[in-house]
Amino acid sequence: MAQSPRRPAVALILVCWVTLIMGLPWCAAAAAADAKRPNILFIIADDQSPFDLKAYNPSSPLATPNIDRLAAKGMVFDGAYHMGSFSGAVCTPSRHMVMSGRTVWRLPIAPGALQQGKCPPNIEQQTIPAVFNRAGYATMRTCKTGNSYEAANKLFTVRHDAEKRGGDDQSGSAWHAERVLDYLRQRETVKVKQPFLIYFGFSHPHDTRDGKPELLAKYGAVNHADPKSLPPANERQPALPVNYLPAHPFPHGHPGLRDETTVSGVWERRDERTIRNELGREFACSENIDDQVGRVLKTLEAMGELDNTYIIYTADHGIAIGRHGLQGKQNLYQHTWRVPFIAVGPGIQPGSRAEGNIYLLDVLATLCDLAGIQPPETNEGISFKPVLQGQKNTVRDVLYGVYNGGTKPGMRCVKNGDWKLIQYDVLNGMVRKTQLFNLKENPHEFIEQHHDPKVVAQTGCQPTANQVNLADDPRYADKRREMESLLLREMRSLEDPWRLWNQPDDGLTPPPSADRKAGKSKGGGKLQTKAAS
Ligand SMILES: [Ca+2]
Repeated sequence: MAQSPRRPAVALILVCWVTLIMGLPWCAAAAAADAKRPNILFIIADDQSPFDLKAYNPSSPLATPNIDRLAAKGMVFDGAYHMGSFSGAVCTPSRHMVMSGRTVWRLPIAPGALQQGKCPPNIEQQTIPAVFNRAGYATMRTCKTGNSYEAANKLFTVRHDAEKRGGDDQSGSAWHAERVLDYLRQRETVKVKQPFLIYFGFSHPHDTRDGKPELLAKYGAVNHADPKSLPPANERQPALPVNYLPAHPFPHGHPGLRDETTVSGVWERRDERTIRNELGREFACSENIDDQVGRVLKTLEAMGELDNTYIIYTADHGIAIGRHGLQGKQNLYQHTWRVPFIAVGPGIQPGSRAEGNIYLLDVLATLCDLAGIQPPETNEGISFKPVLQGQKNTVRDVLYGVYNGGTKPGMRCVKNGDWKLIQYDVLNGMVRKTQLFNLKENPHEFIEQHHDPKVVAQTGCQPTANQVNLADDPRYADKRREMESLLLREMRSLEDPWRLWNQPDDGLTPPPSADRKAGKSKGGGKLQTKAAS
């Protein structure tokens, strides 16, 4: 009797010692408890609009059979957003939010945040890899390297990052899949019992969109690299997006922005041939991503791990590629502010759909909730597990977005129910614009220019009379006021350090911008030339 409590302890020490020698970071006690803990496979694409995918746009010609299967087996979120960016490199804050569960102005890299105590120091110790390592998960990551969150990324126990945007398996998306497959095979060989958290990221379809030759051919596209000529027209190319415009009607406030001026294959062009070719390239890269996702899912199934794995498919933000006459990710229209978000796993109703109203910064809280882990105190996200379990349709009503990587104060938006307000206060007051949309009636955010017969002839889409910007329509003056006051409320509550022309200044002294602090550029021109987010 006296020996019985000792024996398991001795055994445990022995097993821990053996596992330590074998290089495995956890021990038998945790392994026993891990029997029911779910695995997590978090898949994130780089620059992908939800409207590229059939799950969001059934008429899209992009073939993604594996992502479609995920959608059929799980839940599709119609209201998944990233909170925005204070830098032309939109990827960077987005990826910080995913990892840390912090709101945009309280990120460690937000202008003035650390100095003003809006973000505690060493927050990387409260990010996904750190939290899941401490909880006894085996954490693994593969993704791109640049414009991310290095301090958190390096905490994954196993990490294989590289920028893979080439048109073959060694230099493209297959490389990332191979790293995951290697890892899974190794787990099987050494019979690891710990649950895994795999962060499976891609470097594509972010430009340069050099697709695999057979997929480029399928979408009628070429890797066009000559700025002096147009790419060939090809009827297999995707049609122009319904909200395509040959130009955005006013400067959006970021002169010289890389994504709007220098992306190879597009440059400043918005003509039909250029945009359709570039969409073909985007789709070639996205179909390849789908293939790679399929390979990993097949392996998980063969290993018998699929039923106990939560799978999330998303992107760090959307992208325009011709929509509204824009090319990049530095705007707040739905095609860019929203992200694709599909979740599959135990307890999630197959073929379900929810509004969700989630931010990417809710991922940390949700993964913790699904795994039975206490989220860190620094987390600001809301777990949407109740949405995944069908108990709720949404976790918040009001959503806020920012882009001010160019001139300040920049753009802001707010959404509540069907209504969305976007305001632009850029170029030293030269551009002060307001857009008000009812997204139920005008989901593609058509503006006056979409009604131009020449544009209609190109897109084949004739918006209805009320599908316009409603900001100056006297019938919606009250709604506009209501949304403007909601925006101010959100800006105050999220500690946005700027105010727009029509808001009280609240006694704020705006921080020096991150761009200026870096000594790269004052108006946001030069930095963004480098800021391939
Ligand atoms: Ca990105």
